[in-house]
Amino acid sequence: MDFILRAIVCCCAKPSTPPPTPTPTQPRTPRGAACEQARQTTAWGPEPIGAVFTEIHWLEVQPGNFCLGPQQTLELPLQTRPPTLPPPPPTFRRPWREIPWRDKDTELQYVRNYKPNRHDVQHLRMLVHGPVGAGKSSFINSVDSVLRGRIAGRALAAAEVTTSFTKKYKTYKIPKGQPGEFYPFVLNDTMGLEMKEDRGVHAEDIKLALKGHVRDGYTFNPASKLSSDNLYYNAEPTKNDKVHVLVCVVPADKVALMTKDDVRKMTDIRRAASELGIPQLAVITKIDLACPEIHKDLKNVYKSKYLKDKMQKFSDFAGIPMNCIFPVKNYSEESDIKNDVDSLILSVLRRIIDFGEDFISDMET
Ligand SMILES: Nc1nc2c(ncn2[C@@H]2O[C@H](COP(=O)(O)OP(=O)(O)OP(=O)(O)O)[C@@H](O)[C@H]2O)c(=O)[nH]1
Ligand SMILES: [Mg+2]
Repeated sequence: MDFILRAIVCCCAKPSTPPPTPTPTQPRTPRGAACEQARQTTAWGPEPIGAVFTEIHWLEVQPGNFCLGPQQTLELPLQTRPPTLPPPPPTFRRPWREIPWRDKDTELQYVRNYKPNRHDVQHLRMLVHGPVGAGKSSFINSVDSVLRGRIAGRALAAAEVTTSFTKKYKTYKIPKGQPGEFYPFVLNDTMGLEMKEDRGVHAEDIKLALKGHVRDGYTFNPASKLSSDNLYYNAEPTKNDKVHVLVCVVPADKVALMTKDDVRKMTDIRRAASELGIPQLAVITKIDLACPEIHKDLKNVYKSKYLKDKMQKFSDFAGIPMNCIFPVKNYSEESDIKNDVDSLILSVLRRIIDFGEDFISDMET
């Protein structure tokens, strides 16, 4: 709607200089150096209420302005504010990775059918590590829940996350069908990593666990690594004791704040795993807390620009390629399983199994 703005405009010229003659019909000129200069010499209020055209540039008019210079009254039509572009949408039009949301059963069947190809390996061992409170125990519970078809809570998860809630090295087997029957893979939970040297799990203990030297039930000691004379030290690990896939769990809401220093211990562990040829992937948790679009609908996971950006950032920091990073929402407050949550968990579980199986196949006999 056209209406007239009566505004007092400061011409930012010196008092001795006659004010420029306003020419309302003059075509608009883009903001340039003169405009900048005018901006710098004018005292602006908080919110623009319109815009006026002076001889050389457009100025936003603020309530309760202006400067003390010579004044002049202008009457101008206020269609003058430069058009503001709408903010870009927070989501991509199409997902950048496909998840078979409607085909959970096929993914579930793939996991159910899995058996290690080698007869001398009974189960594939996945070791879960990552910062304190990242959702490591919750991820293990979530896998357990998906495969059992009901919410499971064996790997105790913490409500407060200042120091690691998990203190022990523990192996979780998942029951399958008949009593005494288990899936041919196990998940190892660990104490959380902390930046300070004497806090959180000792990085050397995770390295020992990778080689199968840490026995189940060992209580981590942040001050010192497991010594070879400890009862929990396994001097002669078998193929089943060794770790076959390393899973790094990182919370999406913290990735934005991470520095290279924060991932130093993680990188150290990753390097040790690489030397042993152990495949690695990262699971990004708490995506529902980090991104409102995902909170609204989990199916937005691969449409969220925010999440893709954070995944890319983590990939750069930790040196884990994007195609080895998987976002999940863990079961945290739900009392029943949900298809969307299951689908994402299964998508990563499938990759973990594939990576682990490749490693087992290549292991020396
Ligand atoms: N909303 C939401 N909450 C989560 C998610 N994953 C974990 N949580 C919550 O985060 C808190 C910490 O989770 P844990 O599984 O105990 O984390 P952890 O890595 O095992 O922690 P430590 O053992 O203490 O190192 C718990 O309150 C979980 O319910 C997630 O994907 N979404
Ligand atoms: Mg834990």
